[in-house]
Amino acid sequence: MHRAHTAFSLALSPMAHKNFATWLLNSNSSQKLIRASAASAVRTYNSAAAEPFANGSTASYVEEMYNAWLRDPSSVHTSWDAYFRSNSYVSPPNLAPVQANTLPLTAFNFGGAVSAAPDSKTIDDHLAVQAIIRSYQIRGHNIAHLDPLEINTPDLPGNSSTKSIYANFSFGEQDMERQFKLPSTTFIGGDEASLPLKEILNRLENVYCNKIGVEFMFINSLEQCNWIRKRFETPGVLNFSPEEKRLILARLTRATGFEAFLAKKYSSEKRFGLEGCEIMIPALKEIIDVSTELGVESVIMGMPHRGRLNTLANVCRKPLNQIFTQFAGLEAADDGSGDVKYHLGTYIERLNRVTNKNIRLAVVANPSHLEAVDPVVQGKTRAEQFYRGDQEGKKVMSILIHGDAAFCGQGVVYETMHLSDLPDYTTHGTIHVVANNQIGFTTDPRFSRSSPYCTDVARVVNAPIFHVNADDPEAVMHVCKVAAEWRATFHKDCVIDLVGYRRNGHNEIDEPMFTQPLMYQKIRKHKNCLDLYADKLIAEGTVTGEEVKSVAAKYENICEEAFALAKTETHVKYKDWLDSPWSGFFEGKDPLKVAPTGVKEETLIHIGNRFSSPPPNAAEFVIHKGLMRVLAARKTMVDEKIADWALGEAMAFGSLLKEGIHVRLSGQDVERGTFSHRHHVLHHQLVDKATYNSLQHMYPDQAPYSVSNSSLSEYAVLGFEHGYSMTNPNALVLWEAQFGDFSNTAQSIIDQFISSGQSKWVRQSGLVMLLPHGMEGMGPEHSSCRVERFLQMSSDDPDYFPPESDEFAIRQLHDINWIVANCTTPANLFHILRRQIALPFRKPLILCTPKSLLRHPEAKSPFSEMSEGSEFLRIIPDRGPAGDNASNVKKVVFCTGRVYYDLTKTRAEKQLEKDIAIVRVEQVSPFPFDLVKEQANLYKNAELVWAQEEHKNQGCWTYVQPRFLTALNHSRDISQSDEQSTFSNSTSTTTTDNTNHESDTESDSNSDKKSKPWLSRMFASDKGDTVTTGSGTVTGEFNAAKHFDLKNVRHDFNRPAGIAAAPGVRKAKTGRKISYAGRACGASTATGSKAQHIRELNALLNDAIST
Ligand SMILES: Cc1ncc(C[n+]2csc(CCOP(=O)(O)OP(=O)(O)O)c2C)c(N)n1
Ligand SMILES: [Mg+2]
Repeated sequence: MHRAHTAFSLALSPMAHKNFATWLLNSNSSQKLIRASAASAVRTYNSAAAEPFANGSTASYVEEMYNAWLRDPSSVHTSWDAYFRSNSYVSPPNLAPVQANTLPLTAFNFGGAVSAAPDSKTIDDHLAVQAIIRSYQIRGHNIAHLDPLEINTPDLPGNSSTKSIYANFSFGEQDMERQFKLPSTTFIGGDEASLPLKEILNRLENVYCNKIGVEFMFINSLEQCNWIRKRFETPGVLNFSPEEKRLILARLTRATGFEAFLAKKYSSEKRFGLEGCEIMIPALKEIIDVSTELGVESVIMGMPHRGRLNTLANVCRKPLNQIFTQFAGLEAADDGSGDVKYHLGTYIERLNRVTNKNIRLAVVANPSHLEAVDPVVQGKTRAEQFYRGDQEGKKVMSILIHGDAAFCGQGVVYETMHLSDLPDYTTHGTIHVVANNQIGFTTDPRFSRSSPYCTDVARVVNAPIFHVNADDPEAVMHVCKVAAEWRATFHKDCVIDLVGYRRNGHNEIDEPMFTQPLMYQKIRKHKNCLDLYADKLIAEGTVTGEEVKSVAAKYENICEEAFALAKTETHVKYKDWLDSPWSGFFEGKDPLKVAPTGVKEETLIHIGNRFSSPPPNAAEFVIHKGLMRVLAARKTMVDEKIADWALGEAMAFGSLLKEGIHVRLSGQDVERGTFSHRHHVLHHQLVDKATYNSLQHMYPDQAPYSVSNSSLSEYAVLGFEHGYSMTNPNALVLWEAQFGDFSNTAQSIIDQFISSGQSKWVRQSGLVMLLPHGMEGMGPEHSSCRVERFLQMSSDDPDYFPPESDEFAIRQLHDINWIVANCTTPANLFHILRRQIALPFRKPLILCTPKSLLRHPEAKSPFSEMSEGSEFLRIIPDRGPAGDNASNVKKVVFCTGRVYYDLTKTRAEKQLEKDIAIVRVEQVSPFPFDLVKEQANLYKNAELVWAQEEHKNQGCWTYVQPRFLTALNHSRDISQSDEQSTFSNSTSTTTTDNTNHESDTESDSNSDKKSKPWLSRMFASDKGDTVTTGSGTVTGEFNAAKHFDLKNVRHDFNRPAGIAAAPGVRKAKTGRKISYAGRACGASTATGSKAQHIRELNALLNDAIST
């Protein structure tokens, strides 16, 4: 129940005759009520209800005065002092709710002579003044002058004028000079305890209705509300020294000058300029200055397109020539497909000149997908805090910059906000800055949101919101200072809403008059912020006109010099734009050597014993009986030296922790595990919040293990873990979906970051996605993790059989964008998880995980398969009679995942163990061409079948089919105009296609073709060109960034010159084929009815297991 409501109900109860406040403090029952509601009340308690005066109740107001008088008689007005001394005071009869701020003065007796007790008018007038103060605090922002264009006002009722704030109080002119005692909820008096009404109104007007609109009275903490009131109400807070003003002017000059310079030099290039909101640059700098002063050493920023280049240039101080080089459309000196200039990240360490402290600034690279970077930034920030032992976020902080339309429109903002206060996800306060230009592309706010402000989403986490007119630099700086102090004090989020405008179209080539004619007529006439501020400072004598000009000229010179330097560059380097460098990680490593993943048997036994034991103080720690059985079963397995799924996973985690590798597992209900198999956190059955996590206590000097149930979000949490994984390569970071298909709500993290991050931004990540997958008759959902979608984004070429060598597997891993696997044994799970760290580079791992196999009696592995000398098996060959006598085998069924166990069962039932071999493809991507070929050769006379339980248009079939053909037929006609698969959606600079493998053999002088080798290849035969065929060997090299340079990798393009074939037609010249056994194509991931599911499964098993 809402706290205010509780109070009201109590008032009507038999207790109501009691003094409510005293009752609340003294009564046993109320103490119980407070305690009982403590947990929930933390989040529902409302400051408005917390303040005695909040509901306008005379009773509680008088009571507050009385209590204050009891403490210190001089703290109240003399009239109150006299009144209480007269013993006339009796407790109020009840707390009947009165509508806030609407008490008519006429409801009380006017004009009674002042005697020992104040007359009711005095009380009423004081109440009214309090109500007015409160009204300003709550609603002042509604009528503040926030919009530089004066077009938009928040869509709130009664916001037309100041009068609306105190319309219901009938003070006249004659009251204006009357002195009123100021309540404890305001700081407008400074040192003065009372002020004339006129002055009270003036001050409130200035504080709350001028260029700053503070929205904070919804916050649940009285302390926090008071803190904010003090920061804005205290007289003189907006006074800036001449030095401070000059600094603001200089920063604004740079911000404005930068955009002007780009506009001059690259007039036809998109840059998503900041014009109309240039103040964002000094604003960010102020936040960073104040935060640095308060102890922050590292700031991680996430931001969209708008003003990004300006931020890199003037906040991060990225060398201007590097920025300008991005406009030149140069070829990249390193690998990758690149990205447009307003998406790239950066990382800078530099001295903050204002605070004289070293600071690290990172802007995280982000895709077009607005706000997708938010959780990534939070994850990266959290990780940095973790590795620095910065448990309160005093050293590392994040700043998120948003567009107004995106901030309210994108759901991930809300999801990210909800991580802000969770123990394992908090970054201890983020400062959100909204570059609110009052438009989103061509859409006005009234069509893009249903809330009055674009910032309302922040209210859900009780973040104060500071709206400010972007044309008032000093107001903006004050707000930024308060925001930085707020974060440092309370370690909670807050929002700065910079209300400006957008001087140009959405980008510089867009025509805004098509859609916002009146707004743009106004903008055309509107002076820019720099000019307005310069005029102001000149007028007040802080600077001269000459100074203003010379600061601007100086910056233009700096830009010109950098521009000249940029012209001398011949290449861009993507690694200059890396946001998370891993210093030292690649150095001295053989990029083609993977460390062994097997561990000593004694390690397995040690981990197994710990994992199956109750806490050391087991006698006091009451464990659920069911869990005692789980532990006992684990112990039996350890004694027998076998592992089930949970044990295999724990062995992987435990052994990595032993080696100093931090492990973090996050996702919905991961602590227990959705399928109740994991149980990493044991809960004391009698003591609240007493838990035991054995993986945290494996070895005294182990690395930290963290397992955390997340909020019910995929998008934000997956993004968060991705960000976490970017920070340190020596950590195993895993995100588990509740069921695999739920990962599709995080699709843009998967598409835009995980699958393509390395290609676009040279950023590696070893993140593991655990996706429960398997058709078990549970209906269309909860069945498939849609592995086909991940496979479709895998970048290995279906037609390219890489050269066979000892390094085949590692080279494949090196060259691919991510790994997709579906393991069928705990041992293989163990190895593939450990391999994530054993690799000399990092690749994301998409791992289909089982459900029923978690308890399947056959899905167990002996310790010998995890101990030294064992390794991950990309393919598990048939180990039975068929495998032993391969030449007699009639059919080889290739499969992946849990269907293997159904297939073997059916084979046994049909007594076909000698006739049919079943081979498990455990690592689906990169495709094990070499091992498939080997298996096919082993069973020379057998028919080859791919069996899968997913529908034909789903599962792995569409991915494996062409690759099987490549593995089976070494020479084939390639009639498609393929190029090397690329794992970002498209190359994004105008010249990056040149980095592809055939660019160096390009002979056509046509520039379009030159930039697109695939185009040349397609038309080669028409023009009689010959395309150089590849040697089939990899002659690439490792570049400075330790990335294998694909430029020199030759493909096996064996197309005879002059033969043109229709694109998309593939013809196997010779060799064997593979056929399909499984469900037909389907629209949903699985059939809804269990009976139908079983029928279909039986059909496919019969189809696959038949000779
Ligand atoms: C998820 C997503 N949807 C759509 C777009 C296309 N888009 C790019 S900018 C933009 C308008 C953004 O408006 P706002 O957030 O106010 O930022 P502004 O451009 O005004 O700075 C849109 C719709 C996108 N980039 N991302
Ligand atoms: Mg906008």
